[in-house]
Amino acid sequence: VAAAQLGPIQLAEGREVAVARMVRLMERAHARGVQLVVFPELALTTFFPRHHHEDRAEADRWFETAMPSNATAPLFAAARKFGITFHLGYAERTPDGHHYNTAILVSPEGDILLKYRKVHLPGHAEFDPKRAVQHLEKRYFEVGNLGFPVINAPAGDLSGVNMGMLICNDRRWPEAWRMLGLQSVELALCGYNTPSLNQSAAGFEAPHLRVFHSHLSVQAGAYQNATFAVACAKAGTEDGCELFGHSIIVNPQGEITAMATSWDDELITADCNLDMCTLGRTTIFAFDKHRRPEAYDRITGQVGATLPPRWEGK
Ligand code: CDT
Repeated sequence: VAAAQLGPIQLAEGREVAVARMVRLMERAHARGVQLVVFPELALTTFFPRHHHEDRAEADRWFETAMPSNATAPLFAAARKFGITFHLGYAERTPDGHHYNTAILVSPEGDILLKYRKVHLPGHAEFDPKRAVQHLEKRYFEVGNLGFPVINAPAGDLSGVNMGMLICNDRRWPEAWRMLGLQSVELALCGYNTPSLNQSAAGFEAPHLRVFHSHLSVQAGAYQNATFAVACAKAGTEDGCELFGHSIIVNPQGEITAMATSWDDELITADCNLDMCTLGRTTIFAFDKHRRPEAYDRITGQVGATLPPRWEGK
C-alpha cells in the first residue's frame, strides 16, 4: 500500500493541477509495485474550509457533483492502466443539494467499492474574528449519514480485504475506530489536512505535539483494533497556512512502518501482511470474549461530559 501525500494546493490552482500531480504519484506507485494508493482528505483543491464565504452557495465551487467527472477522469484512467485501487477524499454535493466531506475507495475497473462521509466535523459554522485562520467545516458540510462502513473487496493480489475509512478529525475519536474494529477491519484508510498551529486561540500547543497527537491517535487506533492503517496528509504552506504532513502507515502492533519526511508530494509505501491482524484480534482484543457493552452505556447515551459526584467525606 502507499500513502500519496500531497504538497500544498494553492487557492488559485484548479483541479487539473492537483489531478496531474496525483497521476504522477500513481505512476510512481506502479513502478514500486503498489496495489492500493491513499490520497488525502479534500485532495482536489486547497483546504477551502479555511476561507469564509458569507453566502454558503459561493462555496459550491469547491464541491464535486459527479464522480468521476471530467476533472477526475484521469485518476480513474490511471487506476485502470496500472491496476491500482485508490482512495480519494473530496467535497461532495449530492443531486438533492446535500454537502459532505467524503472519501471513496475505487477499484482499478472504476467501481466505487466504498463511500464514507465524515462524521466528526471540527471547527465552527460562523466567521470567528479571534482566529487568524478559519476552520469552517461545520459551515460547509453536513454530518456524514453513512455510518462507518467496512467492505470486504478485492485489493491487489487479494480477493478480499476488510477495508474501512475515517476522515481526518475522525482519527482522534476511539469510537470511530471501534466502529471499524467491530466490523473486522484489516486496513483503515484516512486522509487528513491538519494545520501545524492550533488557531483556536484557546491556549498554546507546540507544533511537534500536533504531529505527536496525530500519530498517537492512528497508532492507538490501529493497535486497539488490530488493523493496518494508512493516514495520508496534505502538507506544506497552502494559502499561507501550514499543514504538518507526516503521513504514516501503521501495522496492527501500532508501529509506524513508513513515514513521509517532506512537505511535498511524496509516496511512502509498506508491505501489509494481513496475517498480522490475527494476533490482536484473537488475544488481547478478542472482542467477542472481552468486550463489556453493558458497561459502556455512556458512550452512546451521552454527548458531553457530566461532572462526577462530590465525595462528601466520612
Ligand atoms: N480536517 C480536519 O479535520 N482537521 C482537524 C483539525 C481541526 S483544528 C480546528 C484535525 O483533527 O486534524
